[in-house]
Amino acid sequence: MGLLLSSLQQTLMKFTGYQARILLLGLDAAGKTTILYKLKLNETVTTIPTIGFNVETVEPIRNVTFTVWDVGGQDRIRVLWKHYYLNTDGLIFVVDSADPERFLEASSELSAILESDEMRGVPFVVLANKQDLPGSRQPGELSEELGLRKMRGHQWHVQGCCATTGDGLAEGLEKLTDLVKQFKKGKPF
Ligand SMILES: Nc1nc2c(ncn2[C@@H]2O[C@H](COP(=O)(O)OP(=O)(O)O)[C@@H](O)[C@H]2O)c(=O)[nH]1
Ligand SMILES: [Mg+2]
Repeated sequence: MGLLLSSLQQTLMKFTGYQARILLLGLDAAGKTTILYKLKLNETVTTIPTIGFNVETVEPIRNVTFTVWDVGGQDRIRVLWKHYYLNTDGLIFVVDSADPERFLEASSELSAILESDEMRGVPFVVLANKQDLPGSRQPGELSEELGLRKMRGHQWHVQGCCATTGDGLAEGLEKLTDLVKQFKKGKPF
């Protein structure tokens, strides 16, 4: 409880009156489930088991949903992801900043997601997670390693964080909120 929860809560409240579908994606072990449990407040996390991949969702405030699954792995399940891409307003992509051996994989997964038609123009925040671990890359370095500047057609931001303590999560979410609001303003109905 205390400060962390309330700052996250306050940030989430900025979505009040909005409808937003946020995807929270990343390679396995990046820290997504840990983040989801920090976000959930009093809501329960629903796990929808599907063939080949598990999807977790929370709706911490009315009409604002966070949907999570692990990206990477088998090609045969990727076609199923597109169903979840539809009507997405924002993407949070979580990276383990202390695992440079998987930066290339993380980068190619992120660019594949962004290149999908259903994700056209959707803004994203990269969470440079596990900043507490020795050797972790700082947000600026990570954005270079992932080649974020080459991923055109999307507004983006990189935020350092530590999902286990919650440090940086409110800031990342705050930035996403701003980008999502801008994106929705420019969107035809
Ligand atoms: N040191 C450290 N460990 C973390 C952090 N975030 C997540 N972890 C750990 O990383 C592992 C994978 O986290 P999880 O949330 O299950 O990743 P997911 O596969 O992306 O859902 C778990 O053991 C977490 O406790 C972090 O910021 N720092
Ligand atoms: Mg998980």
